[in-house]
Amino acid sequence: MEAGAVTFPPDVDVVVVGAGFGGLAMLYRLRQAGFSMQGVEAGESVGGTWFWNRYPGARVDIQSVEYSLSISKEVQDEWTWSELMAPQEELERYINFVADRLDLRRHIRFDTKVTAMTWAEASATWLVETDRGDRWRARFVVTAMGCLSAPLEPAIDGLGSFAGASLYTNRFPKEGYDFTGKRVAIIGTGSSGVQATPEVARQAEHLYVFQRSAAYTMPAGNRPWGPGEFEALRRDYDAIRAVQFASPLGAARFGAVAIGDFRTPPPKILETPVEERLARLDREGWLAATPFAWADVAADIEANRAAQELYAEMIRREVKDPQTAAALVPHYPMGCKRPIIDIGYFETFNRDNVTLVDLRKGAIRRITPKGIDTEQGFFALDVIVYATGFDAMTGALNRTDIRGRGGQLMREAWLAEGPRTYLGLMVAGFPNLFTVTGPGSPSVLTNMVSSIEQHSQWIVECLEHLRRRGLATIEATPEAQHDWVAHVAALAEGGVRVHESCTSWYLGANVPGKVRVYMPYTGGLNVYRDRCDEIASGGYAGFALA
Ligand code: N01
Repeated sequence: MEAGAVTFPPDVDVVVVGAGFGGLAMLYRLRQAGFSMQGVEAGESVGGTWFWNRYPGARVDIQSVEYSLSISKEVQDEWTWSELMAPQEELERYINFVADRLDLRRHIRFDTKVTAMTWAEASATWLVETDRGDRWRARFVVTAMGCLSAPLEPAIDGLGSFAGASLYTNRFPKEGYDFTGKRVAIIGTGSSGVQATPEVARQAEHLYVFQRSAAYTMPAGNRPWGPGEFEALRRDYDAIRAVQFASPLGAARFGAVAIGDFRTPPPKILETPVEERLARLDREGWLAATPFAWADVAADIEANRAAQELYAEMIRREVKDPQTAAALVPHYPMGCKRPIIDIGYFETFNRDNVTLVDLRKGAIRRITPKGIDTEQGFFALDVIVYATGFDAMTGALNRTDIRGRGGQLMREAWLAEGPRTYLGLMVAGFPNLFTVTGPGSPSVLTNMVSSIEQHSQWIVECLEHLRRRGLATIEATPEAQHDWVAHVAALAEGGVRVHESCTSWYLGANVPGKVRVYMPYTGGLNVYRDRCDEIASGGYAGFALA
């Protein structure tokens, strides 16, 4: 059917794509505000990230009291977290609890993937089509498809030829997998590979960790609550949320590290004598070898190299075999990629049944039916676990046929210069389509739940504004979008995050052919929230309303 020919009244006010934290927060707020809605979710249940990434060791890196929804007092009061940072199973249970407690499941069509969304000019509606043949007409679409939800299959010859089990961390089997007695390879040492390594090592007959780039990781400091500790925190929830939402990270802590402790600028590493740097390492451990501990490490590449030295020293203290310890030291700037926290990663390399395969000494040639052939020899295997990451931030949107005004595809609009949005919330030429935690917003640099709550609130208030005024459409203007993209780029300019040696997924550098653009907004969630609120209260400056 010709999309432009649709002239009927819409089926629903809003289609919400995705039923992770973002989709659920949206549905709840939309229903409270009296909008009709249809949710769609590719998985068989709610959870998003925590539905798909069920590999052994999967765990959040923000403390659960903050990595949880504040939008419903009932949910907040009734749920009990068992540890500082919840494992995947508990997060999945929590999200299911949220869906049930808020009665959201009935709004969602599960096991259904949105394949196309097409703007119909004549009726000012979106036609949303799915792989199950649904065709909804909606006045608005909200994508809550996740920033790390489009899995990447590595470009390795013979990938499909392996006769053993091939597993992906980001699509791990629901029933789990028993590695007992197996020769296992994990390819990839980002957050997923680092978290899975100690768990798989405990079961496998032998584990080979295939490392292309070493990881900056430090101990998570996770633990179960002490007696009465969680209850005391829960009683103090108002204060916790106030601090959380006022912070740049959308959380008062990253892992066990309290960000507030670093408000007064720490010393500069380049102005600190080497003996004092090492003395700090003795006193403070891993933390002294991170950008948190030094004022100049994130900004100055020389300072960064000095911190890398401290990091290498920490690894030498943990890992007994000197060759393995040396191979575990990263060769790229600290802080350019997402920091990782782990439970027993480096100690794992002291086990007799674990071998680090440093691909810098010889790359993978191909995968064969019996294992992995590399320039440094052949590894016979029963299982290969791919922890090879995602087409981040734009992957889920670009894998869907989203056609805006004039039939323009969003992925084509973003082809030459990378993603272009206004506030990470809307895209010029794509009216009435909101992107929860879209590129150009703080999203992945923050506690995702805080960013999701901020976006869902802003979007619903925007829809209420349109309804009050009897307006049918809202769209980012090309000028406002241009200025925002320039602002986001200027904020990220300089510093190690965009250094030429940095190959992070924030820059799209892990996807062959992807334009190198620093995608998230680096100015902090608190500053960003104020800007969004200011724009809304100023009559939605930079948006065309009609
Ligand atoms: O993915 P990644 P991830 N041959 O892209 C390697 C979040 N997360 O799933 O760096 C060999 O970080 C690749 O090597 P290189 C978090 O935001 C959070 O681990 O490209 N190796 C890299 O080592 C995180 O940042 C949590 O040289 C290949 C790895 O695979 C994000 O998700 C837990 C290869 C991919 O690492 C993504 O993490 C998990 C090849 N052909 C995830 N291709 C927590 O909350 C790729 N690699 C704690």
